[in-house]
Formats: sequence, structure tokens, C-alpha cells
Amino acid sequence: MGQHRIPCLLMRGGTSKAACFLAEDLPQDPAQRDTVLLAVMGSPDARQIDGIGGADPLTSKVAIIRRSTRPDADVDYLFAQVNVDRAVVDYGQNCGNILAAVGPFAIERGLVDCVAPLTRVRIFMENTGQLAVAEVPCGNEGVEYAGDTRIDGVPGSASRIVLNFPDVAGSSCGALLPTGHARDRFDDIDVTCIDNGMPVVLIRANDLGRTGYETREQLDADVELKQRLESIRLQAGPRMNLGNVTQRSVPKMTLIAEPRAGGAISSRTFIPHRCHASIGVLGAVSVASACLIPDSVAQGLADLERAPELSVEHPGGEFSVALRLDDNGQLAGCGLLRTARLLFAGDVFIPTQIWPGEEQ
Ligand code: NQM
Repeated sequence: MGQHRIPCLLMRGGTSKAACFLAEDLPQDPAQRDTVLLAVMGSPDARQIDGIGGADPLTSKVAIIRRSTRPDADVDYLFAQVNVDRAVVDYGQNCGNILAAVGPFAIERGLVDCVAPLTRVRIFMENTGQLAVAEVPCGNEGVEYAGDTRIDGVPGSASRIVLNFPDVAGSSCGALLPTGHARDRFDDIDVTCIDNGMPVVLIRANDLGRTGYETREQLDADVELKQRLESIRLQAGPRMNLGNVTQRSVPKMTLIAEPRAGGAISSRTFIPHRCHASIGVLGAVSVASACLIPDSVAQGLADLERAPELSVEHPGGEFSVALRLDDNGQLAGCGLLRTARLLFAGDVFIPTQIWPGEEQ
């Protein structure tokens, strides 16, 4: 029939959605795997009409999961950001939202035994070489998806998945402050370059003549702002040890402003070219962390009354991050709450001319 079928679970993780695969069900050759993932999502095409992507970076995501051979992990998770309108698959970033779906996937696929009422899944995040521990609510029948936890950006409620990160500083850039400074200046604008799980460049919205409270749609239509952000991003990337970032989805660009809904800081994040409907998980951890760093551009704007628990306001509400500090007041891991849900289990089809499957 000219089509090859690949077993796939479609899952919501936090405020994102991904096609989740067992590594063994995809091509082992990385270039061929990318071709397959592009076909799965229907990229490159602004509408992703010939694939299962949702025509938005937040729904054009893939998780590739395998049983781990590491003594400190149960599963390995490789995240792939499939570009919507370019034939590019980016492994240069992690995704904390989709991470919330990895524990449930591992239990659904029998990689980890289900333990009621809570299964702990230790996850090695291959993109950044770091560990996370997920606590997944379970019953005797398997993962318990129903619950009363609400997260902004997702309608309704579901069971709570706790994600703990022992240490995500310098995940992609090698250091929490990869330029060696709490503040840098590009195009005459002060910025803070930080990587506590996600490389992010923070900029005071006011410095770019914006309020920082604009809607996602207003910001996505703001061509002049986007050009200025991209100019800063292309200069910050190499200084953050990320090399030439022209084709990369990091660093993310976050406009910050004073909180106005009882949180610690207000944010608008570009990932990196479209404005996020809320904020990424590890992106929020990096933004919250910057609030605690002396001389960062967040200082003076951030309300630190409840630190080290910080609520990051975003276009769809807020995201609470519980940072942990060691005895010297230095960042030492963090924890947060997400929800996830299995949406669809079945096979995704791609043309055999793209990949006929591996010889058995
Ligand atoms: O920062 C979007 C998302 C993300 C990433 C992005 C994420 C994270 O919301 O950990 O979750 O920043 O591209 O899924």
C-alpha cells in the first residue's frame, strides 16, 4: 500500500503535544530518522497538512524513548523539535513540558513497572546529559490520568506529575551564566544570558519600547520587535557557547516586566521566532533563576517576596517554579508540577519511499 506504519503514542505533556516513540521503532541512522520525523509531522509546510503536526512549534514535537543502560536512570529521553516550515529537526534543546509525558509513556510501554499509587521514573535527558525524576500517579490498572490539578494553558484538570531536577545549570551552554556575566549588552540593550535548563536571553520589555504585557498575537505581528530580538539572539548565541544559532531554536528570547498578577515576574517568550502561548518549563526555570541573580536585568523588576518559590507570569496565566538553594544560597535544583495525558495510541503512517522500515 506504499505506507509504512510506526507505533506511536500521541501525548500532551504540560502545555505542549508530542508524537512519542520507542527508539527501536524509528530508523537507527540519525539522518534517516530526521527524514521520517519530518514526514510524520508534515514538515516543512506552514499548515503541516500532510502530517500530524499542529502547525505550531508547541505541537510539532517528538519524544524518542528507550530503556536506559545507565545505573542512575530508568529511561533515556531524546527530544526533537521538528520545525514547522523548514526541513530542520533540532536536538539542541530539551523540552520540560514533553518531559511530563515521558514517565507515563514509559509505564504505558512497559519500560518501567507500574507501582501504585506513585511510580518514580528516573529520566536521563539525552539532549543535555542531565537527570530528572518524575512522580507519576498510578492505580492498579496503570497510569492515573484523571485528577484535579490545573495548569495554566490547559483547559480542565488532570492528575499531578511532579518533576524534580537535581541540577540543570549549564544544560546546553556549560555554565549557568555562560558569558561569565550577569549582564551583557548587545545593540545597546542590556540583557541577561542564562542557562538553568534552557538557554534564555532576558530583556526588559521597556528597553525595547514595549510594555511586556502585549498579547501573543500582538507580539507575533510586531515585525520590528522580532528583527531586533533576532539581531540580539544571533550575537548572544555564540557568546553563550551555542555557536551559530541561525538555524537553532535556542536561545529563547524573553521579554520581562514587573509582575501584575501577584507573581514574581511577567514574561513573554519567543521560541525563538514565535511567541510562546505560555512559557516552556525549563525556560521558566531559567527566567525564575535570573530573578535571584544579583545585577541581572530582572533585578528591580522581580518581586522576590516568596523566593525561592517564584511564579512566572506569562500570556496564558502563570507558572510556579520551586527553586532550591544550598547552604550558601546558590541554586541547587528545582521542582515543579505538570500534568500530561495520553491522547491517542496507534500507528502513524509514512510513505515507504521515505522509509520502508528496517530489515527484521
Ligand atoms: O522550556 C517550548 C514548551 C517549550 C519548551 C520552547 C519547554 C521547556 O513549552 O522546557 O517546555 O521553549 O520551545 O514545550
